[in-house]
Amino acid sequence: MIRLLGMSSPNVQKVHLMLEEVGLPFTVERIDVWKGENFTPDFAALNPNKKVPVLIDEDGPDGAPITVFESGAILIYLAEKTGRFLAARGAARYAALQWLAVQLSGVGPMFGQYTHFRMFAPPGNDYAESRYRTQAARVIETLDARLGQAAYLGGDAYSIADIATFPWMRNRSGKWGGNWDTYPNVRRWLTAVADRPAARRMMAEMDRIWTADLQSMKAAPGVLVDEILGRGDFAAPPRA
Ligand SMILES: N[C@@H](CCC(=O)N[C@@H](CS)C(=O)NCC(=O)O)C(=O)O
Repeated sequence: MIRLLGMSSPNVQKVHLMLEEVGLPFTVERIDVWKGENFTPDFAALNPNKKVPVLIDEDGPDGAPITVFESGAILIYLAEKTGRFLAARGAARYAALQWLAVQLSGVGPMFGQYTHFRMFAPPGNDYAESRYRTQAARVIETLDARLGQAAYLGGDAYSIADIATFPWMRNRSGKWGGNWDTYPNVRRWLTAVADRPAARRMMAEMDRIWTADLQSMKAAPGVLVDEILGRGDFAAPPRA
């Protein structure tokens, strides 16, 4: 059995989508980061970076249990375990991996930082907000151009690059200097992925977990929110 430890965030959604796609039996265990459950010693023993998702596979390589953290590593692990959604060799493998890398290094961090400065930072961050909006728009333009050349990010075949990118893109419209009218190739691809039965199942389950996450977020003590958001010198109450 496979255990997915996570919440409703996009980095967890991509692993959930992959598990739905490959059809392996799995359970979902909600880690309530808004209660600090990711900072416990037990969780840190699974992921020293204290973030979700974490995947535990009782039937890992050579039949031994394995724990994998970092969503990109988990997707590669599951692809290689099942032989699905990542070519074993050749140009198609590297096409998928390079677009996976664009998601991991570009889409996730730029969208994440933009959201942070727009929603959670104190006033006076116009430069940071503008920079991350610009960076997010740039990577969306890059994806749109790619999807104008190929059906999927890795080429003709749906792959872990699409699985990683879909959850981040599905939440977004018109917030980074454009909307999907401006990015018709992204819109076509989003519709195609969202229509997959696995994506429908993932979104239904994640919408359910989102309700619980939202309630916890509203109830979270300020000191914990500061720690999760990494507010540093801007933590409340202000330092003397
Ligand atoms: N690079 C990591 C990012 C994981 C990540 O940022 N997880 C967030 C939720 S999406 C988290 O655990 N946040 C809680 C915290 O940072 O304390 C991955 O792709 O797995």
